[in-house]
Amino acid sequence: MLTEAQKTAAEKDLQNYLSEHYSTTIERATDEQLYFALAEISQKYLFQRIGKCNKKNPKDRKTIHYMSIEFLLGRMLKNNLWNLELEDTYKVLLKENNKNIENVYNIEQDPGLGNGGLGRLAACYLDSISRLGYPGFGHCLKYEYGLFKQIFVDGKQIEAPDGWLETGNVWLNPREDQAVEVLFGGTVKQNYDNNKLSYVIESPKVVKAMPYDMLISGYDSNTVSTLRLWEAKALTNSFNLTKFNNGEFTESVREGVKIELINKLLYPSDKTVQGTELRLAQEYFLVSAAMQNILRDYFEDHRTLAEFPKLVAIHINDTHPALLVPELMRLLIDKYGFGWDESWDAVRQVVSYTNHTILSEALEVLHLNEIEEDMPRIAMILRELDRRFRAELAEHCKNDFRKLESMSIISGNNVYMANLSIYASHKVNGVSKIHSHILKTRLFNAYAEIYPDKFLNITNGITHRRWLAECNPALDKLIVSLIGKDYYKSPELLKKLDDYLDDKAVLRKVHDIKFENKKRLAEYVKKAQNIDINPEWRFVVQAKRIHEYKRQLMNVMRIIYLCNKIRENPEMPVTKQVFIFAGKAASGYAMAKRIITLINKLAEEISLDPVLRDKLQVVFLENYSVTLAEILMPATEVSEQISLAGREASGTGNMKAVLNGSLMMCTCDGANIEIADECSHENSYEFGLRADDVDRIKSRGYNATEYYIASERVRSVVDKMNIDIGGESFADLVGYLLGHTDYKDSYMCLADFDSYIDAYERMDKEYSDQEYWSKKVLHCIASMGLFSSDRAIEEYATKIWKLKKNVN
Ligand code: 26Q
Repeated sequence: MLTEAQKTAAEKDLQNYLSEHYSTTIERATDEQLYFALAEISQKYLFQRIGKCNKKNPKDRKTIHYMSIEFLLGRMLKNNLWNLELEDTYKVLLKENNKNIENVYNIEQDPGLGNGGLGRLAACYLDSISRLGYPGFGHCLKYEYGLFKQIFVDGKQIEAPDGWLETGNVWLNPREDQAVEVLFGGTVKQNYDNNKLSYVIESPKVVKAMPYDMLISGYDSNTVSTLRLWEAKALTNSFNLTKFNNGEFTESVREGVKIELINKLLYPSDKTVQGTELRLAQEYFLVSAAMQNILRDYFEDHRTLAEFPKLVAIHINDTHPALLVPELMRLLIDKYGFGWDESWDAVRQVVSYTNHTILSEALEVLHLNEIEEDMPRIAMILRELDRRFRAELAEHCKNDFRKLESMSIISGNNVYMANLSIYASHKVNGVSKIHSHILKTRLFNAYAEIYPDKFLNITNGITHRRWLAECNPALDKLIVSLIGKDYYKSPELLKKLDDYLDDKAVLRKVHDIKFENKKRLAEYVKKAQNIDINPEWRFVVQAKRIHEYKRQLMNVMRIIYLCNKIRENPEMPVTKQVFIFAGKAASGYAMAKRIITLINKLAEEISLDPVLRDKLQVVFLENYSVTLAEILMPATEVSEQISLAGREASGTGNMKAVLNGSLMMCTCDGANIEIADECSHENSYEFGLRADDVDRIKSRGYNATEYYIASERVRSVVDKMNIDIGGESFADLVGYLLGHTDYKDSYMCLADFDSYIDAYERMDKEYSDQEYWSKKVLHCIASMGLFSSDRAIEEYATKIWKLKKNVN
């Protein structure tokens, strides 16, 4: 809690900043000036926190380095002010000066440095690391453009660039003192001196790696984590002066331009992860810069590796940063002069890995010839790692050569990044119980047999501060009035809300808050897309990346089914509802883009039909982002979590929706299962095949036509799609669903369809009793403490990273 004196100081800070930098006052300042002023002020306080923390704690503290090619932060200003407990102070102060702090927040462009779940998880984890007081760094690239901006033209997705640095630069603190140099290309030369073999890279391309530190605040904590964003800068001598003098201007700067492409933009995740030269350069650049940085820091105070595992933990967030394994080996051996065995011993004690997918097409494979070309010493080390790993495995695999081949790092020209990560890590975890079980028993079962202690589960979590307290102030206010603020630090205290399950006044409030949040979303939709949605209607939301396995298509089929029924019988009673979609399709993912078009066409068809539009509406929200999610989650009543069982590793949107008072329409997949376990299975609408049913059907061959023939409901929908949705035939999607085309539906939409409709009808009945519904909602919110990223980080810190907390 802030004292009066602190509040006065906060006011003085703002006045002084505005007068010193813009010669203006709070009342006269523009929203933009206020944004930059508050950004600088919040960082001043964070630097003070760092100073306090450093004073109280020894320099040598074990630190986690969370390596991730994505950190999907979302806006910073509000989050920082909230964590510093300055939000209310500045809100009131601005209001007194006729300013609205929301307008100031809206100046900030989202730093969209991530595709979806994996990147957002990394951001939630940094929040909890700061909050809980663990010494931590994130390392990522300083992308100039985050994930593309999504625009719809005639119902189709178009991609536009998403610059964020104009308003994002203010959060970046350049650290020239921490810069390093990353080497590309060149040739490896062996030297033999004093009976010792050593390697140097001759005539490499040298790229400067310049870090920019973002301060990541935690609520009521003096620990501030650092997100170190690395930028590739061509060295000043990277242009070719001879060429320039000859008038070949473009040629003269080509090298420098190529280098700076590294941090131009974030790769939009695709269903197949095709290795490209640029992606390889991004991955290597990130890990080389970070590893050099970590080692330089360590060897400032140490001569041997003895203390290394006691002071450093390095986490690989999916395989994208897994080249850090050979890079660490290279640095320890070539630069610091250690032997292979002692280096490997150290690496294996510090590295750990989280897997985020079991979809085989999403498992990363790099090409050895490309690595050879761009980082020849790394290729050498990978070959040696592979040789040694094969030797280790041979003892276990006996004569099973196929097994050995499938487990090894290199096979032909392919480098299997998951295999490399498992080999190097002392711990490997999945992100939900079912996912970790699948890893152990299927995808990685061969390893689990040999190294049973390596594998564990840590179910994902989200920061309940950003995803409830900050984004849903009305619900937060109610919760605080009932159980106090302690839940910010101890999310398990949400359980106390169960005391109010029979309190009709509280249930009424839960309902009214949802309505207010729906109105807020409706205002946003009106402003952003000029569409009117009625907050009196039920809001059914599916917000996530567009991917076949997440089955947005099955959701659309359900809506088409409803339309058919209403057309047949316009008098039938239906719950009036808005089906809201949000999410981006990877630019090269044709099927996902086609599904977007279908949704938009269906939206149009319904809006033009006088009978349908009285009962149903479909809206696709453009350009889904963290900021949009912060408006959408509080307004969600039914959250669609309908992936084919066994395919969604965890999901975290499910947690955000339920924490904000929605119920799930869901399959038994990922964290849905654990959420339903916690909230009681009566409070979610579960349907569909279980993961082992899916396996059984798949092994005998999924025959979509069987379901088409057997179900009248399936037929009515598929036939309608074939003829016309919004003036267009979607016969291509029908062929896909029925398995008539080369490219078929592997996610069995037709197999789960009937059960989906049944669950939906079950839900409809329960929804009509508002008090009963609110009671379910409140019990679910009360049960969500477990899904806080604070709990997840405590598990990582104790079971994997072995960290100690700072003294606050
Ligand atoms: C890889 C190589 C080249 C280009 C792109 C990629 C790439 C980028 C991002 C591959 C995958 C991703 C993202 C994966 C992801 O977000 N997975 C999600 O992770 C969440 C956090 O654990 C889970 O909750 C989701 O279930 C999972 O889908």
